[in-house]
Amino acid sequence: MRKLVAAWVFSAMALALPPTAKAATILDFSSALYSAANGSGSFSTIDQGVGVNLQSSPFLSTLNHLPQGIGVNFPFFPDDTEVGAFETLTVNFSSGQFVHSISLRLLFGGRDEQEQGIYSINGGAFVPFFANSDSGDLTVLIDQPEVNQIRFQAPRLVDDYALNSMDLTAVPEPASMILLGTGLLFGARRRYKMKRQQ
Ligand SMILES: [Ca+2]
Ligand SMILES: [Ca+2]
Repeated sequence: MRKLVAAWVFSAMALALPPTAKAATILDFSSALYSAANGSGSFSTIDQGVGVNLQSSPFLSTLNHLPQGIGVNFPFFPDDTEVGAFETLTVNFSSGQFVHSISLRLLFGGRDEQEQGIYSINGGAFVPFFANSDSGDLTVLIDQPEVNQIRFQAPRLVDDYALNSMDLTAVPEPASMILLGTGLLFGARRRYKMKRQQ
């Protein structure tokens, strides 16, 4: 009977673990955590257990921390502080993430023009997105697992925007997965030994 209870507790624990690991995570690039990226070409941090690296290109361009999120500044092509023409903002993850959606700001869909952007996941083909309101806010649905990299560009001179946030299911670092696994095994072995000694 005690064996049965132990087995039940163990399987209940195993069942309870995945939802905890799969809680929705919002990476907010407008938050103070990312303000240190300002003025650098590359910036790395750990955000809620997710290893995030931001990069600007071309060479000599820098990341810009705006109230609305992250943009790119290229001093030799004075447009503005957002992701504009000839510029690329790259987001790298240290382990593949399940990305649900991406939120952009300052992408206006006014009367005269409709701003656009393009993104590429894991080096794949660029996909366009279009402003749909005067607010400048746009959320793009992604729903893709194993995302290691997303690149953002602006296809035309009139297009520019800031990367505001990403909604994802955080995939823990491989190292912590291994630790978690050995921890469970170690615990099970100890329980087995204790039982034998009783
Ligand atoms: Ca710019
Ligand atoms: Ca704009």
